[in-house]
Amino acid sequence: MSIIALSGAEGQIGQILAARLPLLGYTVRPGVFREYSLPEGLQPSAVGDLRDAAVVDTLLEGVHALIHLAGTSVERPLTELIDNNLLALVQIYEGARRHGVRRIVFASSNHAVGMHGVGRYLRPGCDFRPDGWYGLSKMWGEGIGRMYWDKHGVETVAVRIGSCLAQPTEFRHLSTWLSHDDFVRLMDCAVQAPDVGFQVVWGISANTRSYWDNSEAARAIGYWPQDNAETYAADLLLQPNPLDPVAQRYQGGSFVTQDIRP
Ligand code: 15L
Repeated sequence: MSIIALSGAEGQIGQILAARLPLLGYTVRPGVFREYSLPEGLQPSAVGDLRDAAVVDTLLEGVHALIHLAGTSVERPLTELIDNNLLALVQIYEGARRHGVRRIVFASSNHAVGMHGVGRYLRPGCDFRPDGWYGLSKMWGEGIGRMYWDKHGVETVAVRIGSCLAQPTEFRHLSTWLSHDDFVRLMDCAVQAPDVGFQVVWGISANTRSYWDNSEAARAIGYWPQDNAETYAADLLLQPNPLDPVAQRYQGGSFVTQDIRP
């Protein structure tokens, strides 16, 4: 698995992979929504809206796997999420079937389970408890991954990403942080692990205060995180928690208290 399509290559976390996967020996075929200047040497392979099957065909032609980061990544009105996170994902999975793409690494999110309380320590098989339309769209995305493995033999690793940041900046991140280095390690493992079928894994570093139990899922794909948000705890604990008291009670943090009408 060395030729990888990367959708959403222009996004905040897409740019990290666009720059670093080639250093691991991958040939990266970036997909972007509109023309964008990518890290040196990388030209977009596909430009446009992934609801368009022709754009998907250009992106997936000749690749072994797709890392799918494109889509809406925050809480937004339902109609936007249906377009970007549901309808586009159908085109992606149909494109994977057409082109014989073996695996999709799907950027899911902790917000699919964000209404669980912060006192819970969750395994990947926990109940979905989406904290908004965005979380609901990720729950649906995991569902389509499950279905395309069971029904059509397209593999999926659904990575429930926590807070992928250069460093944690607030109290919640002591539990949810995914360092950039661990993010690259995790995506590499998600692409290379043999015979995953359909798997869910938490996208987090080795945080002492993690909300999520990655002991089995991460090991199953060979992911050993190296960073721990606790390194930053002394500084962060001196700062006021920016979340309001309700948001502090739930794993999804500020998403829980957003109330966008459909
Ligand atoms: C996400 O899913 C978002 O895409 C990102 O912007 C962060 O809000 C992150 O979750 C988080 O929970 O910190």
